[in-house]
Amino acid sequence: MSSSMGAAKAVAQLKGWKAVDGRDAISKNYTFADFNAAFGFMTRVALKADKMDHHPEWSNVYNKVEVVLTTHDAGGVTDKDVTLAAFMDEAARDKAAG
Ligand code: H2B
Repeated sequence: MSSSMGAAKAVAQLKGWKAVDGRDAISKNYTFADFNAAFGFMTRVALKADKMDHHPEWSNVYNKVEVVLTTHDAGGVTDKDVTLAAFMDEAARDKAAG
C-alpha cells in the first residue's frame, strides 16, 4: 500500500489538475465536442482504471466529465492517482477543450 503524497505534490506534476478543498484529492473538468467524445473518453479510462484496480469518482453531463481522484485505501492522493490523471490527459488530448 502506497501512502499519500498529498494533493499539492500531485498537482505540481500535472497540468490543469487542482487540489480539492476539504479532502486530500485532485480534480479536473473536461469538456468535449459532444456526448460521443465524452463517453468515448470515459470508456477508455474505465478500462484502464479497472486494469489498475484504481477507480475515479466522476460524473458526466452531455459533453462534460468532472473527475475527482484519490486513493480511498490510503486516505489521500498517491502515485496511482498521478498515473491515472496522466492517462486521462493523454486520452483526452486533442479531444477536450479547456
Ligand atoms: N479506487 C480508488 N480510487 N481507491 C482505492 O483505494 C481503490 C480503488 N481500492 N479501487 C480498490 C478498488 C480496492 O477497493 C479493491 C478491493 O482492490
